[in-house]
Amino acid sequence: MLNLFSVSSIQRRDSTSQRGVKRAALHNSIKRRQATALHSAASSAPHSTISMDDFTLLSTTPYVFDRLRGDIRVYDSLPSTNTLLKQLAGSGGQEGLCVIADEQTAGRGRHQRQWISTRGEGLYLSVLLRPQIALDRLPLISFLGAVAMARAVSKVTKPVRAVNVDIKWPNDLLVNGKKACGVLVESGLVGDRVAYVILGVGLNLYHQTFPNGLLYPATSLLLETGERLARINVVSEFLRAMDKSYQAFEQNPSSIVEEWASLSSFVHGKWVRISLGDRTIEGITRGVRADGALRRARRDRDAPRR
Ligand code: BT5
Repeated sequence: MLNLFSVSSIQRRDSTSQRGVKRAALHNSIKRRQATALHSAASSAPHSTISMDDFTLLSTTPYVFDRLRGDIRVYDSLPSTNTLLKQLAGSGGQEGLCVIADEQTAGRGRHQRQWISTRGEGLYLSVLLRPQIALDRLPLISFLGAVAMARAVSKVTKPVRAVNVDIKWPNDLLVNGKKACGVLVESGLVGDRVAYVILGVGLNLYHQTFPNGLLYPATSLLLETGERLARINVVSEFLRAMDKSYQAFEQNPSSIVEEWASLSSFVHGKWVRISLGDRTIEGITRGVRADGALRRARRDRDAPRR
């Protein structure tokens, strides 16, 4: 396998003009720093924090793994990385193309909810996939995102502080019981064929506070570890984990469900209340089906009353 982050081009974009910025100056400064950073990103040794502007470095880094490869396009500010990547997918973007923004002005969660995407504090990333799968397998892609991010967060936090990483069904990543990451999957169909899938992840890295009234208590990796973990390392580990799980997924889509279940404490014996648009279901979890649906015992049968 080729390790990622061989530097070959500069892809930093201005969100309004779409022009590369100060390429020569950037290139020189990157050249000075790249040796250290690439070592840090590609090393299998424990990741440490790096103080340099790793966001700038990200913009210089096409990546190559066994299955997934592509450009990483980095923007200072976008309405939403998913929205831009959807446009790029529609105009022939290659599988693996990755869009990252330092801030999102209209970051989205599921069901048109807002995703808090403050400048410089999180990882807001979308990756383009073109899986050859049946339509009914599409929901499993969000499992892919949650699994890859769970693996990445475990890897980067491990050398710094022991934290509990868990996945709440279907795709919230919890760190020490609070939400640190969400996954938003959107797709484009041609007839009944999946033409593209946009897998968007938002991870709270350096947030110190969150507004009241969120659906679930929120946290960041800084709050849980006390460290400003480098974004470039998280991206590197996320894409590495994606590559591995995506290969397994292509051979056997339900393999991702098993992987997901091995990382989630919500699969067995957890009280859940799930909103399905116009109705809410609740009960105690009793495993997960191959299509990703939760098995549960209904409240009126054997779940405790609240
Ligand atoms: C999600 O939705 O959790 C999916 C979030 C996906 C965000 C990424 S960022 C890159 C890509 N581009 C986008 O525009 N989106 C994706 P959902 O399960 O619906 O959760 C949304 C709810 O989480 C909100 O209604 C809030 O209550 C809460 N929330 C919002 N921002 C949060 C944050 N930064 N951390 C924790 N909770 C948050």
